[in-house]
Amino acid sequence: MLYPQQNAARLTMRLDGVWDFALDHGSPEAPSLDPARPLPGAETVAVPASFNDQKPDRAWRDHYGWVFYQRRITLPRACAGQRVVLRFGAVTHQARVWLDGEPIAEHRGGFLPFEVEVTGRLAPGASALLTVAADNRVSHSTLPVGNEPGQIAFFGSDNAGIPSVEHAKASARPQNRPNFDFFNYAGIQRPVTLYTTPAAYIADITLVPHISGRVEYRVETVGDGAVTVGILDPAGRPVAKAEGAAGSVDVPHPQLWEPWPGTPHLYTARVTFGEDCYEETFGIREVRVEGARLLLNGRPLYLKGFGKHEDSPLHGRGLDEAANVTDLHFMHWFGANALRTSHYPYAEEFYALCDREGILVIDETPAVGIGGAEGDPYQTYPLAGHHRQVLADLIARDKNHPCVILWSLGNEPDLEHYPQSALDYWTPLYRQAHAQDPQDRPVTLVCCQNDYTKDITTRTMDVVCINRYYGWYNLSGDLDAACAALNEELDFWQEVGKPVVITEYGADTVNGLHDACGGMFSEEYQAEYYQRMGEEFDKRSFFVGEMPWNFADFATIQGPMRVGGNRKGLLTRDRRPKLAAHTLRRRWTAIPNFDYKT
Ligand code: GCB
Repeated sequence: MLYPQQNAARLTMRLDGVWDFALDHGSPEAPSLDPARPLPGAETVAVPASFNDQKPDRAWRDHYGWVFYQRRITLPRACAGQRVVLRFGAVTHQARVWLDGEPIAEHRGGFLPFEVEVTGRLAPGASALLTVAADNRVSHSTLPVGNEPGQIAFFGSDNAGIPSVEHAKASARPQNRPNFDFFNYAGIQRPVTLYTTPAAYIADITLVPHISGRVEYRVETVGDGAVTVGILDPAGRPVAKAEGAAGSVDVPHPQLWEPWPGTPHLYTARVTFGEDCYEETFGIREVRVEGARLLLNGRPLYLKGFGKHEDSPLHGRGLDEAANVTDLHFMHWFGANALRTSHYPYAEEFYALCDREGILVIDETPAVGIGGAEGDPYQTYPLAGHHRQVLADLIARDKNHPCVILWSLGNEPDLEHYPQSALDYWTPLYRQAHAQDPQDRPVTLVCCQNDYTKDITTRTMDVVCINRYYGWYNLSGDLDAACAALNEELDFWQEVGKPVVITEYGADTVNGLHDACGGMFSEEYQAEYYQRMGEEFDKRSFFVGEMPWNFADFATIQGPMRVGGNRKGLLTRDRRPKLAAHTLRRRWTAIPNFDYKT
């Protein structure tokens, strides 16, 4: 799916700004507000951003169900004769869209774009009332996963069995009980764009570059016309060209895309089709797994980076370009080269930045929290169809980004209690990712700390990604024991013979809390923890990456395990380094991208 682009043939109009807003108090199944009329008692809300933190009011923060957004839009007369499309970067988690009260689009899933053609519905020179409803409910049938009424939320404490507690739970107000550890931010969280294309247009571009310099391409078009493809080198000079909707071009002396502090050289494919044109940037690089090594451009790669969140003050999970730019500059400061889009696809704008800044990305679906309820989650809940859809849409959206080197099918599902059922669920997704990705990148599934001997799924992935909290959630405060346990487990993975990345490990740390004995929650504990873990990782040649949890402190649901959110950040939520940030910085600036473990 192409990102909206302003160029000689296309006009893009961002509809971001301040919109009208109302919480819906009807039933979640039947919202009560009328999309054809101005919202009664409308308040103001900024778009794009999560709505939750934009008003100091629990009704906004803890709302359950639908919210409505509204504004008038006008199509300039200059757009006459053009095809017109309305596009949403992401509306979380379900969306309905009306134009002058007429339903024009519905979408399920809160982290991927959707669009609808409005040519003819919105006349050039005319204006219309645009209404968007967003539903923030999560359940065992959504991705990400939420608990049902009566069940507890992630990290909640339920004191099960005490009659008074049970009765209060049964009559509690309807609310979201996420089965994941991040605040359930919602609303119109990414840009809304009205864009034009000529009537005959370029619908999609697929690029498969090889380090030999050969670039295979395919252009999907609608209408009549002829396709040309010109390749521009990183300096913007034309270096190759071809004609036809599919084929290949050869780039002479290719400058390869390499992660920071190497140079992430970016080429451009300039595609024309009749009146239409589109410029897609790409990098020439190859990624593959060979034995227990992860290779980039044929060289053994070591990943240094973070699990992250889209999370910033005031914006919540909404696109915050300043936060994104700052975060990538901080990645360089750390000497990091990689991140995981835990636990959902991030905004498209972020991947473009990673391409440019040379940050490698493990691109994750929103499948977080599968399991945790009674029974086999794979047999009990209708998740597979939606999961297949979001995986397909994720690959379609991100397939051309050089920064994306690994697809993550999901985070920490139950793989232990129903091992065969889990394998039967994840294997088709693994195959789908390979079949659908034109670049055929490696595929992984990030596994939870569990009895790894019972998990028969993780070992089938191309890269083994493990989240481990030795020294925090278990063996708490005892780093000697934590290192011993980690080593015992690593012996197991060594036998499996695949590359292993630790995609989460960490310790909650209250900035400013110091302790001469380095007790838990102190800055000293976090610093020592990373020092000790790093020493263990260095002993294992198959260990090809370390990704502390988390880049920065982030908002979560309330619970007895969280003090104003998750404090495992190396940075505070307002991006101030904790003591351990300096420890990691020293370590990572001394570790090269390539050949660290050979
Ligand atoms: C995990 C989850 C992550 C949590 C983290 C924690 O395993 O993948 O979403 O935030 O642990 O801090 O507990």
